[in-house]
Amino acid sequence: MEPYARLTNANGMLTKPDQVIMRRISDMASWYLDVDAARRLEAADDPVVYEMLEVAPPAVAGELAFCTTTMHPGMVGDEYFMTKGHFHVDLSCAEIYYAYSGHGVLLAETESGECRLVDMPQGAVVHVEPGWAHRTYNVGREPLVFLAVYPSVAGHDYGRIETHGFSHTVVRSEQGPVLTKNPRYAPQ
Ligand code: PAN
Ligand code: ZN
Repeated sequence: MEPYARLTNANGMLTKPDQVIMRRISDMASWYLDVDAARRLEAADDPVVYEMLEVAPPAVAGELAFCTTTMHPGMVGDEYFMTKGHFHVDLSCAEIYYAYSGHGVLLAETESGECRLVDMPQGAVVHVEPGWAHRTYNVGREPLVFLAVYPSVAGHDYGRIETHGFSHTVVRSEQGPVLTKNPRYAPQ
């Protein structure tokens, strides 16, 4: 029997997604620290930051959805290309990430602003705990590809991140990727 889907070596994408979402700089220019730098990229060629390919069974208790994310390498000022980030609508839902190729970091944060940075080199398995918002950065020079598995009832709440932001973000330093405060963070 053929597998339901296959991660292809060429780009790490699932072969039979139900849904494909592509996010460009223009979809989240105002989410970066240096909005002017993001707008310049948008005006130049509006690069794709990441693509999500999701296999989503019906949203019923016990069912699992999964998704590959392919993040392109790039910077907006000193900040690495990042995903929007979200809380799960159902805060009781956890998630597992598996880093298939490239090098990422995961920023995780609670509603009260407690913040953690988790390294995600190739082969890493990361547990996103229930109730933690999560966002990924590509901190390498190659595409970052990771698989996410989560309850199909989880849901994605982007609105709270758009309104409040994360308390910190991830920027380049001589020591590598480091956390820095987000001056626009509005505590919940
Ligand atoms: C992941 C994310 C994916 C893209 O599959 O949805 O990496 O990030 P955003 O959804 O924040 O744009 C996941 O965490 N699913 O629950
Ligand atoms: Zn998630």
